[in-house]
Amino acid sequence: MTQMSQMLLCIGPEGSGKTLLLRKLHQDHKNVLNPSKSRSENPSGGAASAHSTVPTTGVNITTLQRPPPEKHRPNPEIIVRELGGSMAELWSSYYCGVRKLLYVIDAANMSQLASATLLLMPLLAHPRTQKAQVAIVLNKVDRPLPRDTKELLNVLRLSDLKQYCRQQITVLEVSAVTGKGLKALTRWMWGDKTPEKPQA
Ligand SMILES: Nc1nc2c(ncn2[C@@H]2O[C@H](COP(=O)(O)OP(=O)(O)OP(=O)(O)O)[C@@H](O)[C@H]2O)c(=O)[nH]1
Ligand SMILES: [Mg+2]
Repeated sequence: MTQMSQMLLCIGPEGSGKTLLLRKLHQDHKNVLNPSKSRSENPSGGAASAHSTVPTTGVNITTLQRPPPEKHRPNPEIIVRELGGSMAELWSSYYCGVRKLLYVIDAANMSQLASATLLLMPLLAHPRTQKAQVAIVLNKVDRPLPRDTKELLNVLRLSDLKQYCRQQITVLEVSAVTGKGLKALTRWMWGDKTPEKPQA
């Protein structure tokens, strides 16, 4: 890894949308780096097949690059390791040195929220994640949500968790299908400070 790259971890219960989210982020970054090429390569951006995925059984690596701040410098990059939900008992073996962590939850799946909470608690209590910044990503907000976000966060017991854990926690609502919230997520991942421009 170079000085210009940082490593992120992306975890969350099975089927919460990690793979699709990272695929979408990867495509968005490619579009920024090379707009004309990306347009010709992706004529069918909204096709149903674009949303099909297979469960991740191991580790999925996605590299996101953005243009360098100065010409002739290498592209800064973020390397994201996605760990499949089916290997939750092994997640902790990847916590060493983690500085940013995405915890992706299916906000439309009420029955998964309890297990999402049970997996989140040991993650926040783990000694190796104490210095990490954590984004709780409520994904699939394009679908009808069984409860509003505030209630979802109550079920996750987020205010309790925030009291007892040391990590800086950010909550983001996104949809990997429609792209909603992905700009804010991207800004969080890169640590961009400037406020998001209002959309025209
Ligand atoms: N409606 C909707 N469906 C989504 C969204 N994100 C993912 N999906 C669908 O959810 C299913 C599971 O998505 P994945 O990305 O494979 O989930 P995952 O978290 O990577 O799952 P594991 O690798 O098994 O842990 C797929 O059918 C996706 O198309 C979203 O934002 N909205
Ligand atoms: Mg996956």
